[in-house]
Amino acid sequence: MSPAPRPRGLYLITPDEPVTSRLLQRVGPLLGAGVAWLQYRNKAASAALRQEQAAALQALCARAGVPLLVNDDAALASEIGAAGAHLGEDDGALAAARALLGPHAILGASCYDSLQLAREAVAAGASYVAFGAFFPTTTKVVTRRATPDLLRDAAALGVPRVAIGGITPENGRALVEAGADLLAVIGGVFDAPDPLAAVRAYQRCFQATPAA
Ligand code: TZP
Ligand code: MG
Repeated sequence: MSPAPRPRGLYLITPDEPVTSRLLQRVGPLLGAGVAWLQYRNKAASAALRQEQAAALQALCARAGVPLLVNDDAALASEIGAAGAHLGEDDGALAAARALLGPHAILGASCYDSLQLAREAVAAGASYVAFGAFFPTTTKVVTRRATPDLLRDAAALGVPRVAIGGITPENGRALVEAGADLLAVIGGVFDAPDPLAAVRAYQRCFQATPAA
């Protein structure tokens, strides 16, 4: 069996949307427009709403052929048959999540500003590492800032590198040039006046820089 292709492109993350039908309306039209992966994230939802929304998004993503990852919660990812989970330092052990999800699941780890955390995450079973925040963001209170050099240094880990935090179509290209395989974005798409156009604009970060 040939290995899965290395992911590349926009890693879209959902906003805190309390109404499930509206969440689907906001996300659905974007999936076919250039979303490599979707992450379900809702920091304001109850457990029951998270279950409902994750399951609804899993059905949407399955139809669109887009892998869905669940933020914070490997058990929920497993329960709804998602492609994987994304865990931060407070979300339980990566090794336990790997054991629960199985060897083929996508398992991501927030590594903030730390190459050492990224090394440990890969050793514990993470299949990609995420760094950030790269730029100021209003979506989350962040205390740790990542730099493009971290993306360059993390190449040695041999797993996809995700960049997050305040990424726009304008500042994203430099991160791709520093080695980001995926740009993880919330506000730059969902707060944009035209989210579909924003998705397409992020895709251009991954196209070769035109000759001057
Ligand atoms: N982790 C670090 S920054 C951030 C998260 C979840 C927020 C990303 O959102 P935005 O709106 O793309 O800056
Ligand atoms: Mg988390």
